[in-house]
Amino acid sequence: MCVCVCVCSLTFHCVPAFDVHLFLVDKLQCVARWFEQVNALPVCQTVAQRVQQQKSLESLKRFLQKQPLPPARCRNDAEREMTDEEIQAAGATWSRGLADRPTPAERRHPILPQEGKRNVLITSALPYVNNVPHLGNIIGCVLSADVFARYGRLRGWNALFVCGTDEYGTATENKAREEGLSPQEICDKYHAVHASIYKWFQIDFDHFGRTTTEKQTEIAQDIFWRLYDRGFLIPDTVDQLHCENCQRFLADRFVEGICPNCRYPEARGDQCDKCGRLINAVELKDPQCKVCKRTPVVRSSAHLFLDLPKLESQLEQWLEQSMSTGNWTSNARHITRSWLRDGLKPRCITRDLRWGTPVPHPDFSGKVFYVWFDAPIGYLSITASYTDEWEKWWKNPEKVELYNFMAKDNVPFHSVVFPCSLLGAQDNYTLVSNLIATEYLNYEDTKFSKSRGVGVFGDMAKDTDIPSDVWRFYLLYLRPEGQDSAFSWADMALKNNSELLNNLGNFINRAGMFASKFFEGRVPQMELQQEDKRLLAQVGFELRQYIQLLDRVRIRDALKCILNISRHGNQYIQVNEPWKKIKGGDEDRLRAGTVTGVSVNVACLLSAMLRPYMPAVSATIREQLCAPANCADAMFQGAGSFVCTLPAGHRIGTISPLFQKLEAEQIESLKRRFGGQQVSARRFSFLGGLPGKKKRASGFIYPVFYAATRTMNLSAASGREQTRFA
Ligand SMILES: *[C@@H]1O[C@H](CO)[C@@H](O)[C@H](O)[C@H]1NC(C)=O
Ligand SMILES: *[C@@H]1O[C@H](CO)[C@@H](O)[C@H](O)[C@H]1NC(C)=O
Ligand SMILES: *[C@@H]1O[C@H](CO)[C@@H](O)[C@H](O)[C@H]1NC(C)=O
Ligand SMILES: CC(=O)N[C@H]1CO[C@H](CO)[C@@H](O)[C@@H]1O
Ligand SMILES: CC(=O)N[C@H]1CO[C@H](CO)[C@@H](O)[C@@H]1O
Repeated sequence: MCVCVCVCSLTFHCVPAFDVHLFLVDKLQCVARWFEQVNALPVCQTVAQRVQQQKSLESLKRFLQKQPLPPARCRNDAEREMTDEEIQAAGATWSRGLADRPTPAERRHPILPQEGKRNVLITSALPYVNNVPHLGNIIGCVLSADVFARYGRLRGWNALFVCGTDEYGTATENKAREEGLSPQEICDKYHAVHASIYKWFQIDFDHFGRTTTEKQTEIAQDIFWRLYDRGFLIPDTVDQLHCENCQRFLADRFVEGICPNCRYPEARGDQCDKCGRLINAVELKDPQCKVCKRTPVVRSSAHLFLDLPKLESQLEQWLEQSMSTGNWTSNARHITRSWLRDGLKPRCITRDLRWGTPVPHPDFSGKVFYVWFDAPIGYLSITASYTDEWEKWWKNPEKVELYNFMAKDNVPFHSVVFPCSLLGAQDNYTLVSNLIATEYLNYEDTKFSKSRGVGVFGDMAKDTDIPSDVWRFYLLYLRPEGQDSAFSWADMALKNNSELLNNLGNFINRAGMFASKFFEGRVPQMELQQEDKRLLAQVGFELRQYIQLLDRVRIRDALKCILNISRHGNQYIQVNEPWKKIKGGDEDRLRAGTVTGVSVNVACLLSAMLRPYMPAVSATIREQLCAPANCADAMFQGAGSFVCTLPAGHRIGTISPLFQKLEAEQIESLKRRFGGQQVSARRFSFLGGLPGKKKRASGFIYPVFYAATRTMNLSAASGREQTRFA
């Protein structure tokens, strides 16, 4: 008890008091009071202090992150008994079947807003071009947005999903120098790297563009002049470091020196990697030009500032409306409110650099836009590169719902700064109505390194034998939704692939095999009994949960509903034992047929629900079952309804396992081969995909996933390095 109380008390210490109160005040005041009392006990104080002194807080936090997440809503509710009415209703829904639903239309480009449709514009934070994206970046931005876009298309929304590489800025210039290429060549090279990684991850953009285009210049300069003409840009002079030798101002990454805060000797001009503090380059001690190593001098330079205070009340008005009607994740709400609470200050939008969108004002010639001003305009210009009618999306606030996906470090630039640019420009822009921000994905027990470039990268994932769908599954299963999560090879990957493979793959394979082996590849005659209808009710319930959750962009939680359906399905098969009943009398054979028919229909539903998450697996299931093209469409209408899409007599295709078993001895030998790799070795192995020698007694193949453990640093924050509106 005492230990438990102390742990609780520590947890209390770790969670900002603000949140605890927010959470407890309404419902659980007595618990809150109890917490406070317990917290004041000397023994708890002592323990808390000891832990904090020993800097164990981080490890406690990581420990807590590894604990199972609080049950998602669909879990709790799933356990409840279905009422008779629900069971009967499920039976009635089921027998409606596909009716004569039209086959959904092909996607035709360019996609433009349509009258009478739900027009959904989806963006993913623009990855910074000159790094290879890492897993944190993939889950935080492009993959999350992709799942939502795919889901929206299944729901029959008119969705457009755009993204592209963010290409301007000092880091590109530096990289160009390092690699002996021009900045444009660097961009071309890395844009292709990004595109191929996302293609491998099956990110289905409607358009994947880039920011170094004429459209970008045109639109950014237009917004600039509108802000300027309306008096929202104010000039000021700024002290900056200037390298006389290189004849350039040294912003951000062009200069290094001693951190004024922690005295770390290699602090950059914008931030210290050691203590994380943001730095103004002129504060650095002993600054050095990164290129020629000479000491720069301080020079003042004229710049333009976006007058955020002047736009503040307009911003707040809009925010209130957007947050009350749209789906903003709670971190996005908190971060935005705390920015506003601290008061807005004018922000410099220009830079003394070469590689950027030129500032068109003659008094500021030779300067470019600072990236945080420029990059979000990329969403507009990338859409403009996709279609000349881009304004139908971006200047249509009443008919278009805009969803922005990002990691939480990008929130202020999407909720405060960029909206201010657009509000000030007064051109009827579409502003964000749903801001979806992830927390961070951490890696094992190692804290990620922000700028050292260590971690798991997109191209590594590609080089493993792990199928892209399985990567997607992991990342989405771990999606840091509502709280940080931790990626770990040994633990999470292994555990949760058994969830994926043992539970999901096994159910779908069994259902198909029964139909194929016992009923000549046809869906048998079904006579539903109460028990079957109860399954229909449970499955229908999970489907509606899934839709409710995904409508609110709760991607990880909705995935749990899929897994729960196949758990229900496995249980149903286990209890009804069709492989025994098929050998019995007429009545038993009819039972076997009904169970098989219901199961293949559940498998068909699962293929539809998996489509946003694991597109290739979903397509394979559809193919094996010869599922009609309109089945997903039918089941995803409205609140969702589980109908019979594969009626008796429907012919299915060839069933083969979705995932294959690997024998223990093979695993062991491969583990020995790969397990001892050190950090430097960029190799690990997925041992799936090899055919198993022995099959299980039941004749169904249990798949196994294995990834060799190794020590590696996963750069955790999705946005931090890869997208940098900051
Ligand atoms: C979120 O989205 C759902 C579904 O689109 C909608 O019903 C709901 O009103 C939205 N807003 C909030 C605050 O949940
Ligand atoms: C802004 O666009 C909407 C269409 O979404 C249009 O109905 C409205 O008239 C426009 N408002 C202005 C001020 O142009
Ligand atoms: C991971 O990165 C951290 C921070 O840069 C470093 O201290 C640690 O030694 C690294 N771990 C490994 C195994 O490389
Ligand atoms: C996550 C999970 O397993 N949730 C529920 C899914 O449904 C089963 C019943 O088969 C419940 O026991 C689980 O709690
Ligand atoms: C965190 C979590 O839910 N892990 C699950 C991964 O899969 C295994 C095996 O199915 C589950 O037991 C774990 O709970």
